[in-house]
Amino acid sequence: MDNLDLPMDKKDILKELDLIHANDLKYCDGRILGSMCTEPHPFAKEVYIKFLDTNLGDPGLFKGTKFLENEAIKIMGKLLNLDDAYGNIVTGGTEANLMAIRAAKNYAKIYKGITDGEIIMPKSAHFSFKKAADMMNLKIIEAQLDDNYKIDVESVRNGISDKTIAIIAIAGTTELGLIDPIDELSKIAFDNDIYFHVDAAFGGFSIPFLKESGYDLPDFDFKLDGVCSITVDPHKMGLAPIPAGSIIFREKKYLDVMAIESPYLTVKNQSTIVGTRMGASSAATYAILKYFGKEGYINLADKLMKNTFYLKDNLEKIGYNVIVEPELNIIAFNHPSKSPEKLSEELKNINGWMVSVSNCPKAIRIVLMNHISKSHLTEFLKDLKKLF
Ligand code: 0PR
Repeated sequence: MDNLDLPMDKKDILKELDLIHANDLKYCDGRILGSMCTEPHPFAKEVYIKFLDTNLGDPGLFKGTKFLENEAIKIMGKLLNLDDAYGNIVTGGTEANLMAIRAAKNYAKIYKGITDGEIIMPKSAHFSFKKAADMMNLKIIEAQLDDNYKIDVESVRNGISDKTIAIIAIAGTTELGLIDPIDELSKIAFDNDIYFHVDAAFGGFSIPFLKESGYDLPDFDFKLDGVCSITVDPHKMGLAPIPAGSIIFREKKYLDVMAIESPYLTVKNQSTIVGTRMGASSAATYAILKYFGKEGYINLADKLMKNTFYLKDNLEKIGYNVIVEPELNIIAFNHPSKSPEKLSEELKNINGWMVSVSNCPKAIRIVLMNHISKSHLTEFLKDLKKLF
């Protein structure tokens, strides 16, 4: 298997690949219960393959695909209340967050002379910000959470110093799907002239649609003056194939402060972290945005919230404790006496359920993505009843 001696026949290779691929779980089996990724829409997959060989690292060669990237960013910008958006389709939330922090760091260095910066972020922030701080030599000031697991505004205020280069808040936390008090933080950041980044990798593709269909959710986007950039991932709730994240900036100056000269390319500088990068993700994201439209995403977000509340109500009927009232399509719950690790193991053994265990608070965490149907949930609840 692991040698290159003989060229193999395509048929034999495919047979081998099928055997190996059979070890992977499939979204359609409904067993993947802790993933923010899901089965991409078939149309988005079709488009992705069409654009496989395009490289946005050298956009002058692929002007059509570069246009699609800009259009996709503008469409998502509008969705987030920004008329003229700048940014990139990147590999995912991690790369988008790295770009936001890099923009904040360079901006603070150029315009404020800060060279040993600090970032203030909640305990609930995704670990990608720790990677950013590590790579860019920044100090993390961890803001506390309040009793409802949202960032404590006072703790952010107390963390501000003359070295603060960015404040980070989350719209759809990784573990509980909660939305931080972004309007209050936006004011604080604006008044103190500090870069403010909102990580809506998960929530960015559902909050605007849920608000539009009448759910009572807070403002979180460019409508708030202090928000400088937003991460939103097409490969999570957007139904685009992996890899597809996006970083959206309020102003072009944030891309400009990251520009590195690229003398021998068709463009003279690059602001992205990677060089050679997939154009297929931009084309697939553009295609699924256009194909689904507002109506498609409203229906999707609403259906997933209904599934979330179906699961919540039935968990409580059996006797499980739901940790917080869900704001988005994530539920965290506990058995009154069994540890989440033990319950997770039992769920795997009884019927192959792959849940995840959250860290803060410790709980079983379910992300109700599009591949989990009502009948999967009914089956899951039956097993949970047996294990109670
Ligand atoms: N920001 C937030 C709020 C996130 O939840 C995540 C990922 C990221 C940024 C980073 O995004 P990328 O993973 O695209 O770089 N949250 C999940 C996590 O890391 C992603 C995930 C997806 C986990 C599928 C498991 C899984 O099977 O926990």
